[in-house]
Amino acid sequence: MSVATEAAPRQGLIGAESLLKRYPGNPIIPRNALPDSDSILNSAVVRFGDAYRGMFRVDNQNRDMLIHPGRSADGLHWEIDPRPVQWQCRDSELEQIVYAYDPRITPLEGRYYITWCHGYHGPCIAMGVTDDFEKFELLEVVLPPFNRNAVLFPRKINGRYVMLHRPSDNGHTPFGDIFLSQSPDLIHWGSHRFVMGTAGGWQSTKIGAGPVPIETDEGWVMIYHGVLTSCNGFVYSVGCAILDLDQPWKVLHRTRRYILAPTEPYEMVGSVPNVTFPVACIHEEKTDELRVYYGAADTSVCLATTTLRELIDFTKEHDMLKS
Ligand code: BMA
Repeated sequence: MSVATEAAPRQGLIGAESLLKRYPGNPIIPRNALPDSDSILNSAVVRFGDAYRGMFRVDNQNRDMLIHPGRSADGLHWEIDPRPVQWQCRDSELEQIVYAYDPRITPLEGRYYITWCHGYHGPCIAMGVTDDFEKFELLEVVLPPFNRNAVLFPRKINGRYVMLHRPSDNGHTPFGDIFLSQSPDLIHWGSHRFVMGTAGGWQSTKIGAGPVPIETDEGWVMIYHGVLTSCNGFVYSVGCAILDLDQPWKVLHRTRRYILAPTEPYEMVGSVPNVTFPVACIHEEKTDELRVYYGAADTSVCLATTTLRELIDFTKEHDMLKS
């Protein structure tokens, strides 16, 4: 089904309008969707047969950050499990979950791989896998502290698995560039490459990968978040870059202008003000509609749409790499 707003065909953006159009029913998941939730935010969704599944970041009223599975028939109305995901751990050393947040889900070779920021002597990257969103296996801590915002590409590239991530520090990191690592087996990661760093304006403090990159004839479309530091703290906006298909650490195009920024009350007011944090997208091949799921103000889950064509055209039109 299409969730597009009734926008007229785009003929250049006017005034404060951004490329991504917000779903009028935002937020689609309010902070109190579970009896014990303080906030439900920065969550991943994926198509699953005729329906949808998701992994939701729930910060409970103890302010623990944990991941809960969820299901939906239409991608808009979600039933979230009140219990956090129960991982089966390959290594009992990893059984105790200190915290887990900001999951991404990548469909890969018929399975669903989940990456997230994992508390293990500091924030690092863990990876798990599921076939059915009923049983979940925690595979490994794949990148050591300090790291956040990891997402796998949906296929091997040149015979190797590829993952974007963002090395960081132990706090509210005041820096951050996007790196890429490669692996023969999803567990051991190396051949690290720099993808891109901070730039001006809305992306001047740090940047981090968002949803699973989308493969197109023109390259991998990578939606990401960019952060600026204002006199009142961080402001999280959304941008887009297009990466080379065979060497995805090479950036072909990158938006100078954001495609979404916190301008609505539910994005400007909440647990952390001024945050739009993209985590997942669903591409509807028939209509070309692209639905982007994002966390708003570290409080709720929201939705915005465009088409993949418009996103690529916008990224090329507002390309900061163009001389
Ligand atoms: C980051 C993470 C995100 C969050 C963002 C803004 O460090 O905690 O989950 O959305 O800060 O608070």
